[in-house]
Amino acid sequence: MLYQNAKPSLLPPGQKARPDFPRFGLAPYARRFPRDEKARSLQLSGDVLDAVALPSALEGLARVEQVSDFHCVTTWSRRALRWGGVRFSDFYHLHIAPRVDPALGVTWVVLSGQDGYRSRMLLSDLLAFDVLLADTLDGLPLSVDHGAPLRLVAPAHYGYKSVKHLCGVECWHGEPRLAPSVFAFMNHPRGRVAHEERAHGLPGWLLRHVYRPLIKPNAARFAKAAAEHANTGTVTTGGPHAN
Ligand SMILES: Nc1nc2c(c(=O)[nH]1)N[C@H]1C(S)=C(S)[C@@H](COP(=O)(O)O)O[C@H]1N2
Ligand SMILES: [Mo]
Repeated sequence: MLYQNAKPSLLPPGQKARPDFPRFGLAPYARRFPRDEKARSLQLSGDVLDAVALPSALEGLARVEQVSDFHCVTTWSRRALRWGGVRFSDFYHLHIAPRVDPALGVTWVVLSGQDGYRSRMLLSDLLAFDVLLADTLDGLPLSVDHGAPLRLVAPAHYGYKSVKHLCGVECWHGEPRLAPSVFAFMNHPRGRVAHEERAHGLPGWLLRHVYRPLIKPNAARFAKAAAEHANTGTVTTGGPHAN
C-alpha cells in the first residue's frame, strides 16, 4: 500500500522546493560516516525495564512505502521522496511499549546516529502515522549519503529530527538535556515545519534569512566530504552532539 501525503502545490512557510536531494547536515558531521552500512540494528536504552540490542530492528513489522516531502530547516525542501521501511509506531508497540515501566512512562525519545549525531523528539510526535524507520529510498537500499543503513523519517518536522545512520533509541521519562552540536538556539525541542519551529527562542521567519545563504556552501561541503569518503573509505564517528 502506497501512502501519498506529499502536497504538490503547497510548501510550509518559508520553504523553497529544490529538484535534487543533497547530502546535508550540520558542518561538524560532513566528514563523519557510519561504521556499519548494512546492519539494521538498534540499541534501546534509557528509562526502559531492559536495555536491549535489536539486531534486525525492522523484522516482524509490516513494511510500508510512503511518499512525503522533506524540509530542511535552512529552507530547502525536496518534494515527494518515496521511502520504504516500517512505521515507528509499529516498532514502538512491538519493542518499546512492553519495556516501559508503567509507573514512569516515556514522554521523550532521543535518536542517535552512528556518526554521533543525536536528536530528541516527543514520543507523541514520533507516534504520528507518517514517521518511519526507513531503509529504502525510491525502492533502493538507503545510500550512505541519505542515511544507510537505517534512518528516521519524520516529514512534519525539520530534517534535523530525521536522524541518519540510526543506531540508538533512548526512551526518557522526562525531557532530556542534550549538549548542542553548534549553537543552542538551533535546537528546537519539536521542530514542526507547519509552525515554523526552526529554532529555540528566535522567530522562524528571521532564521530563513540567516540560513538561506548557507545552503549552497554547506551542500558543497557535504558533497565534497562524500566524494573523499568514497575514495578513501575512512570513518570518523562523532562525540556527544545533539539537535
Ligand atoms: N546522523 C545524522 N543525521 C542527520 C544529520 C546528520 O548530520 N547526521 N543531519 C540532519 C539534517 S540537518 C538534515 S537536513 C538531514 C539531511 O538528510 P540528507 O543528507 O539525506 O539530505 O539529515 C538530518 N539527519
Ligand atoms: Mo537540515
